[in-house]
Amino acid sequence: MIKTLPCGDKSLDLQIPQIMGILNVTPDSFSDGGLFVSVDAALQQSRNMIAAGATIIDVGGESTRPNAATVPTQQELNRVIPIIEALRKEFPDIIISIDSSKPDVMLHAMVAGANFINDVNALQAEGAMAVAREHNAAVCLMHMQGRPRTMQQAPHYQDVVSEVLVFLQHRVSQCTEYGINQDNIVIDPGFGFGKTLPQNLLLVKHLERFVDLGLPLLVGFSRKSMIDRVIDKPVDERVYASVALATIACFKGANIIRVHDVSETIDAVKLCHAVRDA
Ligand code: 8Y4
Repeated sequence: MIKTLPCGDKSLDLQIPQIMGILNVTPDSFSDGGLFVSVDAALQQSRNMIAAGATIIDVGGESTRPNAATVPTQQELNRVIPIIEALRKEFPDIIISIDSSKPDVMLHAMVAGANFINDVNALQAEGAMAVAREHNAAVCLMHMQGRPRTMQQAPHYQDVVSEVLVFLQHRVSQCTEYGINQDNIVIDPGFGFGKTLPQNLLLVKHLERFVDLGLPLLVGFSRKSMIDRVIDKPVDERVYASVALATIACFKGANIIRVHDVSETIDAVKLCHAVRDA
C-alpha cells in the first residue's frame, strides 16, 4: 500500500488523492502579447489553485502540444525560474513540480525550490536521472509514443495497455538501477501522447492494471482533445468531461490528478476517496 511520496526535503500524503494544478508559463498563456511571462499573473493563478486545494503546482515553460515550437534552454529557464522562486517564497510547504524534459532546467528548478520532476520524456535525456537522484526529487515517468511534434500522426500499438505498462516498468527499472529510490517514482500512461481516441479509452478502462504495479499513479486528461472526440466541444467547454474522467481515474485508484480546473475537480476527487474508503 502506497503511503507517502518523498519529494526532496518534503513529502506528499498519498493516502488521499492529490491535485496537481497546471501552471503554463508560456508567453501565449501569461502576457499582454509580449515575449515575457508575468510573474504576478502566474502567482495569482497559483494562489487560486492552492486555495482551491491543489497541493502540487506543475510549472511548465515549453508547450508539449503537437506542432508546438521547441524552446531553447535559456528561454525556458527565464520563464520558469522566477516563478518557482516566487512560489517557494510565498508557499514554503507546497510541492513545486517542474514540467520539463531538459536536465539543465530540472537542475535549476530544483535549486530554485522545486521538488518534483514531471518529465513527459521519462528522464531519458542524458543527465536527467542524475538530477533526480542528487535532489531526492519525486519523478513522474510518463509514456509517450514518438516525439511531441509528430506523435499524433499515426499512433500504432498491438496492445496499447500492455505496451505502455512494459515501457513504464522498463523505465522504473532503469531509474532504480541508476540509484533513484523506487519510493520517489510515479508513473503515468500519458493520455494523448501518441494515442488515438480508442487507445486513450482503453487505457482509462484498464487503469487498474497500472494501479496494480504498486507505484503511485498520475493521470492528466484536463481539456485534452481526446475529450472533444467524444463530446465535440471546444477547449473551454470540456470542464465537466474532464471532471468525469478525473472521477473515473480516481475511483480506479489514481493518486495524483493533473488539472487546469482545481476548484471544479476537487469535490469529485474527495467523494471518490470517501466512497473508496467506506
Ligand atoms: C488544452 C490545454 C488542451 C493543454 C490540451 C492540453 C500531461 C503532462 C501534459 C500528462 C503528465 C496538455 C506536461 C498536455 N500532459 N504531464 N503534461 N501527464 N505527467 N494538453 O498527461 O495538458 S501537457
